[in-house]
Amino acid sequence: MNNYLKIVVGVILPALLIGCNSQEIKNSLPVPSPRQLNWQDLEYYAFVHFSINSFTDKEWGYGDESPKLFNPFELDTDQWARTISEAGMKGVVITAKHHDGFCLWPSKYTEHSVKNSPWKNGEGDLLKELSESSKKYGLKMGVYLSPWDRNHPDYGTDAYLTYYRNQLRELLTQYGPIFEVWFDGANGGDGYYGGANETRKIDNKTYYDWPLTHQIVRELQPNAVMFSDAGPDIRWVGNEKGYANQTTWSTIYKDSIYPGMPGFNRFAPGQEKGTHFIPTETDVSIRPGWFYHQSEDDEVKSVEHLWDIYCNSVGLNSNLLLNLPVDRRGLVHENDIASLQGLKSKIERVFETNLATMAQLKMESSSNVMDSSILTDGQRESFVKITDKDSKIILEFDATKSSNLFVIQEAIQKGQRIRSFEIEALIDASWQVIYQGTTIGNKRIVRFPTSNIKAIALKLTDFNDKALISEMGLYYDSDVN
Ligand code: FUL
Repeated sequence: MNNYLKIVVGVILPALLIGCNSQEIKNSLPVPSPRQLNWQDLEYYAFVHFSINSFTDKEWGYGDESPKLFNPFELDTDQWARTISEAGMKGVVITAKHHDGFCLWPSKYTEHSVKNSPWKNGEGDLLKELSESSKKYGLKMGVYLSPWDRNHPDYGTDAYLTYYRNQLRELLTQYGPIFEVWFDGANGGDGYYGGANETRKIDNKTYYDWPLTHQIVRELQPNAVMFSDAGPDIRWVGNEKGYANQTTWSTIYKDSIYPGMPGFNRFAPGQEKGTHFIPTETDVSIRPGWFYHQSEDDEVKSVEHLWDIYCNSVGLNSNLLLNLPVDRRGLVHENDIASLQGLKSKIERVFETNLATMAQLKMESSSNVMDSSILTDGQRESFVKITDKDSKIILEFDATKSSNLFVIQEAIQKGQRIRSFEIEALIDASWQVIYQGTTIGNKRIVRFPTSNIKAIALKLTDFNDKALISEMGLYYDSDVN
């Protein structure tokens, strides 16, 4: 948008201004860092839970499992990466070490790893294989390194923290770029602990001295985002079902929360006036368990269920981290692949045609119109700025459009601002409120009954300072009657 057009639009449509790298938006709000914005763009990527538990049929190993149990006879990380990329996912986060302490890479700091397993006669390095496959298929790779370690004799002491950080350094220096580091909140309890077989409780708030660990990640992988219940870059959505809160603020009072704190899920909606921008990530497994269990082969989530999850995570200001429990062969199971491909086709089908590109854009208060490209160009930096509450951005069509799904995006690089909105549609010559919602954030997907729409309006009923809308989309999901 050039300056001339900016001024013209400002004059003819007083409440609707067009922004483009606009300096005029004063910002006292918390805003995302470039690494958070890059992460937010990924939207949908895979978790892989694969370890000793895949062979013992457990979800949480005790820590005394023999490495000899780890024997994936057909392991093929190319198959994982191909599956993930063909599913339309942008990356993969692997459980390098789960709570049982077994390491999928030959860490030089422990014997409890693939180097003492029969897999490749102890010569294998799963992290290396996955990093090569990820590169080959254009995926980003992230690592899960469980802070809780039920195998390690020193767990609970300072010596363990040195061990943990040494392992983190290995993961961050030996396998190329890492896009995400996942710090789990489940911490402390009973375990093997080198043969002690006892319960070890730690103080979640103080034991791990997280700021020191975070520095290591910043130093070795400055572009990586760090996940934990409390950030520092992205936070837990508060449940493992795949559903973000209807109200989801990306802001939170960071200093009032810490990983593993009891009752954490009360922070799921975030806090509007929070001091830090720490968006949510929605983690959920494609099966009931995180690890593979043959008994769950017929319990893979259906395409409809996954689509509902997608709309309630990516479409509720979150990113979707969908877990694939790799099986004992060392492959993503056929049933999981079928659901993943079904979801991919569904997403492609629904979002193939953005009807909003065929609309003219106007404000309720004015008869002047312009084309809608500013809201359909996929660019964060071109956005519409609303200054007056209850203003409506209207998309008007020449002829009615059959539709049932609406997408809205805020220009979140300037902070999350919208508290509430309504969607109104012109159906059979009368305006009807078809949806009322609260937050929008990076992306809000709204589904509504199929209607023949002559025009659709986004009414910004409440926001902090100004509302900045960067994208709007109207779609038709032909699977809905
Ligand atoms: C939880 C863990 O305890 C589960 O085993 C799983 O790894 C999940 C993603 O996080 O806190």
